[in-house]
Amino acid sequence: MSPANPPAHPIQQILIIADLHLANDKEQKNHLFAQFCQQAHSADQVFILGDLFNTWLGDDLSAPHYAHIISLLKTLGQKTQVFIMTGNRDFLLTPKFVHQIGCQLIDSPYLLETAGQQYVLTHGDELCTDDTAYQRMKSILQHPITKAIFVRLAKKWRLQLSGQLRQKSLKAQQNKTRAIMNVNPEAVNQLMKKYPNADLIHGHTHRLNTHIGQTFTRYVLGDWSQTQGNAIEITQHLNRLEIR
Ligand SMILES: [Mn+2]
Repeated sequence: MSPANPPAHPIQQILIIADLHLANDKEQKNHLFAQFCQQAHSADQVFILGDLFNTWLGDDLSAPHYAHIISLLKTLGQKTQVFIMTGNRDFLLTPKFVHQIGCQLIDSPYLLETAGQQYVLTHGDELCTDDTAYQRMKSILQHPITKAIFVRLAKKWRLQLSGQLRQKSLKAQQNKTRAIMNVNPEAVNQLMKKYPNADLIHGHTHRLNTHIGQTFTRYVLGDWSQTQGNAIEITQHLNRLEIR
């Protein structure tokens, strides 16, 4: 016997994470991610909203470095649709490589429609418009020409350059206020005007919170520590999950 009022579409389980900043020396966190993947096998879709990897210096250089994580993604991708968005740390991931491991690279913003609700998904750094120095740097580093030149450099040069850039960025952050490194409300409103019926889900700022506004809700994912992660689960409703 079928139920009296079967749902028009089967309920999907969607999991969303961001800002894991995985690295080889963060073993506990890698283990936490492995645990998450186990859990995620039963989900229909998984969205990773940027900075899964702490650094990505080209597929040829970084894929062997992250072999364990890549194998976890491959296994997960066999059961679940895995969508990956790049962040400011792993923007050199290519669609070709992500496709090869059975996942799919998606552009930002991405409009997700599920259970009668729309969500705009984005990493979130493009909303931090008060940080003009960062935005200027991003437009240079993530320019297609810069990227094409960088990935053709010898591996040792790429490692050296990225180390120097990281030092510079850490130094610059010391002189910035917390407010400057947060999203700009006007930039958020501009984005959401294009999606009048949607809520927003983003990461990047590492400030896990839910901001209920008049016309939309802004869900901020947190980053992952060595011992604790977080995710958003959407089924019929949106829930927060703790990964530990
Ligand atoms: Mn980021």
